[in-house]
Amino acid sequence: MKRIAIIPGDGIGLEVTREVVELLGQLSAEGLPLAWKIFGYSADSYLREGRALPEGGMEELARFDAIFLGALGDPRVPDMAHGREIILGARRSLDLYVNLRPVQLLHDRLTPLKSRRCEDVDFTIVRENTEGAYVGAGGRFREGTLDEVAVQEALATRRGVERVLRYAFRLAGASGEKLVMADKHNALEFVGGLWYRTFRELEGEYPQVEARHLFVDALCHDLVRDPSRFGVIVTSNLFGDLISDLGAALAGGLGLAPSANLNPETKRGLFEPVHGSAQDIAGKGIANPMAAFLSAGMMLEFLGFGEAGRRLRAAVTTCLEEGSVTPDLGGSSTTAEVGRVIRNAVALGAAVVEER
Ligand code: GGG
Repeated sequence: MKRIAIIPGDGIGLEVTREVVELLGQLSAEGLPLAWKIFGYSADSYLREGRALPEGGMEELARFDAIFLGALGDPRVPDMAHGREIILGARRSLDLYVNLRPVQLLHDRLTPLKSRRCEDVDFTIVRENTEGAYVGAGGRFREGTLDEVAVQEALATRRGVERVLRYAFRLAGASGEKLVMADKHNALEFVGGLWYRTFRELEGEYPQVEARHLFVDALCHDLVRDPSRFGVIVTSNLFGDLISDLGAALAGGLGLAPSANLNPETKRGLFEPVHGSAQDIAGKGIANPMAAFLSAGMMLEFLGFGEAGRRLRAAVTTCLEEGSVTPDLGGSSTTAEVGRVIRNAVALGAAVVEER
């Protein structure tokens, strides 16, 4: 039995996660050995209880085989204290140092790029997930005055950079994809320099991988000009965050962008759509649940249910082909309708597999 901790979170996180939980119920009824527990950690619980997680909360989450997160973010918590404690806290305390963000165009009509097709937009971003600009190092002085000073430092360690680069080299090697490492060492010489030197030192150990370096600004340019040139991209925490929104736009938007936070050694994983809580549409029943389903697909594969994960991805594609889509993709379907179409397609996929 594989046990999943589920944190729906805030805003549309609640709505898209509801659809995923229904799917887990369906798969479990089909015989997949899955069990799950829903945790109400959110802005509501934070405001009610004064803390994001109870005593021992992270340790409890760590005992599950996987964690699924909807989205965290609420205007009543403007500094995102609860979101940082849960998302960044899990990444750090479970040492989920790989943030895997596949960018795959599932239907030609969804890309804003002229004359590009599905086969042109299919790459994976490996974002370093525990260091960089997101470690919370810095401070402010004379806050609220004209003399305010703010410092935000980026931190990189040889160990942290090397392990994520090695992961990306292995991923590219296993999938036969080309690897690009992106940094900005011409301007950010200390952290960028560590990334660049480590990359150059490691590349000789992976002769089967065609690897090259790009400055991150050039990468953004080239990704839009010709995404078909990219297979695996590895970069730091902040750059990975930015590039993955660019990648999401190339593949149809944030409603279609999944992610996995992984530690490949300890086999821990947290899965979440890249999008946030989208308070502007929360409660309207129109959020796109596809990114959440695709993230759940990554989770199923991670848990060893590769067939179910592939069926789920195929079901999202079927749903796109049928045109059952929410307003962000130009349709008028509701979250629940899209969820139903995808679950039906997953069930049909199961029947096909059984017939084979
Ligand atoms: N699923 C990713 C997530 O929730 N990230 C936090 C985030 O970006 N929150 C901003 C927001 O919800 O507005």
